[in-house]
Amino acid sequence: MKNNRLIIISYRLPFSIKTDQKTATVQSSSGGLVTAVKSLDLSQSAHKPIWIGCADFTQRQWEKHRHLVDDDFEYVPVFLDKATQKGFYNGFSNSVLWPLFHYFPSYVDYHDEHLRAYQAANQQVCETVVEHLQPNDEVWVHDYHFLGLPQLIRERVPTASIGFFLHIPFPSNEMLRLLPKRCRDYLLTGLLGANLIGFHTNDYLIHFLESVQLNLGLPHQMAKILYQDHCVQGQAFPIGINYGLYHDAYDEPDVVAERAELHQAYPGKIIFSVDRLDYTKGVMQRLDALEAFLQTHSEWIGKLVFILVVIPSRDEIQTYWERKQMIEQAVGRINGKFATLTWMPIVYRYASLSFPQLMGLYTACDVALITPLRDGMNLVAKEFIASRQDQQGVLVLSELTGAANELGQALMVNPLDEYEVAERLAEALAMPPEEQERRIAIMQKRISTYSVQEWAADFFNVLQTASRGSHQKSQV
Ligand code: GDG
Repeated sequence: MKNNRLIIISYRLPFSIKTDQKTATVQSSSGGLVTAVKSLDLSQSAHKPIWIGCADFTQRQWEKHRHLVDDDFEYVPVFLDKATQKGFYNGFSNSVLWPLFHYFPSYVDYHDEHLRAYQAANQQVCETVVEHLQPNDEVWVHDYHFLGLPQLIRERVPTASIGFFLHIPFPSNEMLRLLPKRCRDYLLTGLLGANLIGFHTNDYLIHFLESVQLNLGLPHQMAKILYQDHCVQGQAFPIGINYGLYHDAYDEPDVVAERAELHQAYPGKIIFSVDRLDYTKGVMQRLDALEAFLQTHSEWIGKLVFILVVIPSRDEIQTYWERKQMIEQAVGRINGKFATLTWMPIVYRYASLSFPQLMGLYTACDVALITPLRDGMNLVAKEFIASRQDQQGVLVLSELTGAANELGQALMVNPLDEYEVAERLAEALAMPPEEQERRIAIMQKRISTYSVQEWAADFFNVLQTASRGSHQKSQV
């Protein structure tokens, strides 16, 4: 990784440019992938890495204001036309792949023209990659927006070293087979253009290998598949976080100030959650569980607060803004049902948080209630654990997250079972400090030894070996 140049491809660049008549501002974007790539330690790298992604600003804005953007990477925005962008992103990526890969088949809204837009966008991004690609570069394609891209690059540059990482679950073939055959074949063969395909967990890897076998008739040996004339390797790489960043923030003055303000405003127990607005995150079910908890544990009425932060996301898609309305109605209803004249159970905020605000909440809360219905990994759970220098606080975690594999000392729940969540919540609120410390210490030890830097280094080491041996068929 140190000597070879890195080319990263993701849907989003880590910033967007906003202009009004007088000023231009660069806003950084949040989200799991951006957090991860931004945390990579590239200080030793001999060449500046390139980051290719789709622009959510115009070419004119870019030419005028690119000097405002950091120079950690050479950023290369791809400008898609409006129709392609809509069909590719809102259409196929977020109304087919996202719901299907998270086991929400009834939310899938499949249209052939959206698949065509997805293929066109993958093709256009491929052209940009090929324009920049030099011998010895390592290409790292990220996530479900670009499942077709590895094979498109492979066709143009057969010797390229291409890694792919999927940030969301890879589902059972029972989900994939709901797609038209031409569509799933495109997706699977698209991926097989890579030398290395990474997943968060072994379960996702197994699902992928099974799908390749069942749909394309290609067997694997030890997760290696022979495709055309190269060998493709699959492997699980559970993504980590920048542990030091979250652990060391505890004593930063603005984090201390945020924490003090929260403790002053809410002297009782604090339960906290933060998620992007997304049906996969299980916010509605979490609210049902809180209601069940307040009903069955009325001794807590007036003595705690649930701070529910929802980060705006994809709200131009119907299922997303409908979800926002449902959440707001449920918050209003539960507050109306349990509030006293001087107290309300839920504090709701629909907005992004600054880093100190997020850290203030992580470090002030007594319980982090993280209950997605499906989640590839879930970085919030790991960040919460890392942030607790005081080794206090309890993680209540959905067993349907990738993170559940590594965070076994959390109180594990099935997010659909509101009574179980309510009981675990009661257990969390009553947990003695020594037990909280014991559990957090074990989880901190685990996640500090496999941070995002180790994750990336691991991926690149395997990619380099896989690419070198890729054309030796005897490997399979
Ligand atoms: C995808 C997969 C997988 C969020 N809001 C704010 C903010 N964030 C940061 C969090 C965390 C990240 O965004 C969210 O990561 P998650 O992993 O929880 O979720 P997704 O965005 O769905 O990420 C997921 C991940 O990719 C990585 O592979 O774990 O399963 O779905 O880092 O801290 N940060 C700040 N303000 C916010 O308002 N500062």
